[in-house]
Amino acid sequence: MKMGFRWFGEGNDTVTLRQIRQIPGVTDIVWSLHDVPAGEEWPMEKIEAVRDQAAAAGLNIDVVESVNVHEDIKLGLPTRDRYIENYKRTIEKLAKVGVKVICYNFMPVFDWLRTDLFKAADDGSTALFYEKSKIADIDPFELVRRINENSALTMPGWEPERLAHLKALFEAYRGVTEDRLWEHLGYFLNEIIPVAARCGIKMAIHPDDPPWPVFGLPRIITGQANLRRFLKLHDSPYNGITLCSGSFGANPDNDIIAMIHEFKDRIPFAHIRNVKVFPNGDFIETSHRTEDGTVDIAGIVRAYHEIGFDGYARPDHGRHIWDERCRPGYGLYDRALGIMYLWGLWDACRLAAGEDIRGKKVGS
Ligand code: CS2
Ligand code: MN
Repeated sequence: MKMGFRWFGEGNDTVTLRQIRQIPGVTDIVWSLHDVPAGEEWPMEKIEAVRDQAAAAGLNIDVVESVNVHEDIKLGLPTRDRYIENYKRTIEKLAKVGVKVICYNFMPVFDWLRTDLFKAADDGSTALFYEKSKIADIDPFELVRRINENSALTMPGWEPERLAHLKALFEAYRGVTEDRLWEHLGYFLNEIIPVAARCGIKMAIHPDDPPWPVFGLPRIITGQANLRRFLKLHDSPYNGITLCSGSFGANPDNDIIAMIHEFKDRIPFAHIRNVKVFPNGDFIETSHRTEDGTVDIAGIVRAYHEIGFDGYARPDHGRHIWDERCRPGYGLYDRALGIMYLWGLWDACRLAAGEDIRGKKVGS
């Protein structure tokens, strides 16, 4: 298991590369060009700038999250081909600097969705919170206004240019059923996976967060059966999954350990985080520790160890603790604690399997 840490780029993150480098066992940043609008080809100079910044800090850039998919591709509009061509050129450019995995998602309009970015917990920390009944009632435009008011930094999936045309987008999605969305995803995969394969890059779709339809928009990467359908849509080792335990974990019916075992050859990238799900369907993000939430993080790490996982992992959203002022969900402290928990579990699994935690089999 290789460990990465999401970094939003110079001037766009409160966490520095130097701080990331000091977290034990972190070899990689998980990065993107957040100022390039979805659908545009990434400029080589900007890619190389991140490569150079990371190299100067002693970090690799093997995992990109995300190269965002233009809405016209998800909508299946004739204009999609132009954006798909740009996507292919971006894949080729990323291969040139040694990128191995590209994470992306196929959620219409919105990326991850919460009703509260700083929900207070009893211990004084705050965390991302989802109140199910609020989403059922709220006007999406009001939600967007509140989100943007709450954050000085650009949030992934909530970029102003993406949201400016919200009304028109909602109109455009009328009539796009789940089946149509599957078709559009299949079309996209058939175009890009051969390019990714030629470049030695594994594409890794991120599940929908939360894993159910919102505001009447279809969502399809929601559980085990749909992942099976997804992998068959284009059967190639380069068509894979970002297995996000927190996104899937918001629906307690999802058995993430079973997913790890079933899809073991198709998981180049693991997002590992916990959520606490309440009986009414609300959920709050917690520390990574198993006991603090609903998701069995210890069991998940054990499952990864059992399948001999040698892909990339990262802690996902963390709480805001120790008075840190940071991008919602992406502070330094709680995610760093999460990493140490994950490594602790990983080493315990290795010991239990009779492996020397420095990598050799005991006695060999
Ligand atoms: C996050 C997402 O919701 C999550 O679990 O990891 O913000 C994720 O980065 C994107 O949806 C991936 O494209
Ligand atoms: Mn995730």
